[in-house]
Amino acid sequence: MNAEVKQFERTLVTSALPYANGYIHLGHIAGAYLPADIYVRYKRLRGDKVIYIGGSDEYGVPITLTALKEGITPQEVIDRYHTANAESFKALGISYDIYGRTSWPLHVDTTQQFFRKLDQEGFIHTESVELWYSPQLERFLPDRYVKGTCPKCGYTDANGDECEACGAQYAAQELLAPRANVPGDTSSPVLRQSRHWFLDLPRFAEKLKAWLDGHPEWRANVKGIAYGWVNDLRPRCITRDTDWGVPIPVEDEDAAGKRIYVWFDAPIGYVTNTRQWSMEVAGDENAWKRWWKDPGTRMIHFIGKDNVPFHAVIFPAMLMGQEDYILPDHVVGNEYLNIFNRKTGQSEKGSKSRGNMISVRWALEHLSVDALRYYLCAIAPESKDSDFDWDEFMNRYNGELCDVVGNFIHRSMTMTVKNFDGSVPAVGLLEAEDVAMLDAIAEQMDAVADALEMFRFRQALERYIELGRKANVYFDAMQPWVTRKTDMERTGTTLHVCCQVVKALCYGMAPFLPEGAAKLASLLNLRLSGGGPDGGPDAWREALVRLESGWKLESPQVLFPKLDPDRIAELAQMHLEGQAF
Ligand code: B3M
Ligand code: ZN
Repeated sequence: MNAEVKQFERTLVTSALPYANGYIHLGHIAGAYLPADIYVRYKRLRGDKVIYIGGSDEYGVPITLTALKEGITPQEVIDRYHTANAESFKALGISYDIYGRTSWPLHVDTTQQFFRKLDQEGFIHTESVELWYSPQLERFLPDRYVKGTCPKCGYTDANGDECEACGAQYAAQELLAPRANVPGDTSSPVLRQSRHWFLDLPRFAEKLKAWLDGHPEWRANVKGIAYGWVNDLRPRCITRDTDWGVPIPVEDEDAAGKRIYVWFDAPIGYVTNTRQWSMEVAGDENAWKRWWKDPGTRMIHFIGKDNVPFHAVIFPAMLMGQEDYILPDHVVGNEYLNIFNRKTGQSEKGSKSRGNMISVRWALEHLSVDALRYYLCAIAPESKDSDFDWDEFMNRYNGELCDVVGNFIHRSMTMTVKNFDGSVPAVGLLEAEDVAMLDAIAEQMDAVADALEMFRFRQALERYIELGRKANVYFDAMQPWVTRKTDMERTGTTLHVCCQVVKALCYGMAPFLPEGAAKLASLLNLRLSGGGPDGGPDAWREALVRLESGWKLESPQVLFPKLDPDRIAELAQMHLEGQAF
């Protein structure tokens, strides 16, 4: 059965814009990036019109604090990490149509347009608030510039506005025992008045509720967080005391020394990057409007759990306050990828201070793109947290991808090329087993597609591997290596069927493992093309069209080399020693 999906003309997919203040790591990938990329690659294969928008988040306290701590300018911070992360994504095959930057001048324009429209409609007001101020630095200490004790749980390393330990959000003056989180500042912060701009979220409450009610299909974790917020909306401060951000587009002397809050401008970055794509890639500066303003567009956000309030409540409210923007149709929120520590036998949160994170750039120095993508999809933290574990990584990749899919492809192609002159053999009389195998191709490919349509990436990958398992069972039952000695016609029919499975395995592999699929397609003399922003033929269905007898095949190659246990033990040791970042 196909998932019931409203018919849309085109799909706009976004992945969260990571702060350009550190290297992208595997925890990021497993949540907001790999699933989005798999989805987009699948959609392109189907010939759907789709674009995939990403980029760096380059404003806000995360950037300026990093600059302060590393003794460089914010511009140097974002240039370094934007470039590095864009390269990491590319190397891992994350196939953005554009990877933009919120520091682009165009972004000032988009953000200010959003602000002005909300202001004109009366959704923005100012309030005087008490904020922590450093007498020594003579400046306000927004967000993470101040640390202290959480008023809710007593955690002593809580941020100025939220607690990482218990998730509480609070007003600055509620923070207990405040201290400046700035190297060299030894003064005690004091409270001072500052006038700021606020977005009137409560005025969107009814509309937001009605919209959420229209999406019962969303994951429970996302709905839970979103309803929690919508049922308790307060005006939200959308400016900060800083000089690093988009200027506030108002004539007001209090706006000097203040900028728009990063969480206001960051999601607007999706719009900016689509505008930039229109000019740079599509060659039509108005193309972005189709993607953001035509109700025929289905917008899907892929994010980590901590970003749910911004994508499922605040940004939608900001969109509702514009004239004619669409709203997201799905917000795919993911849980966290933790790290299994083999020394302690415990699962732990990935964190910079623990030094237990694995950066993409380090991982790709030592491991193949497909091995990483396979494992990260197999353990994607969809509905609950999962663990990165080196042993499991090796065992699943070796035992599933190599032994099941790789092995089937290899033995089928080897026997075919050797015994049938490098081409797909003629088909003779089909036995029940042959018919069942051919039927299983369509069934499994449908099951993969259904799971992908429902954003169940782990399940989709399992259904894919299942096709490989069924194929191995078939191969073992038909024993072509035995029949070869007595009955070439029977052997040819078996291998003819096997070649059809290999073809489907190639198409089915493409969303998950682009490198393996490209290699296999060239061995099969197939072109794995599909759509893009303008759509194209449905190549996924093409997978079920049989290769004709006589179709030329190349000699097989190993698609997925096995991981060596000693090597994995070495990498795990480096990771344990904090060298994997
Ligand atoms: N930069 C938070 C993060 O990197 C934030 C996401 C913005 S998405 C518009 O997790
Ligand atoms: Zn707390």
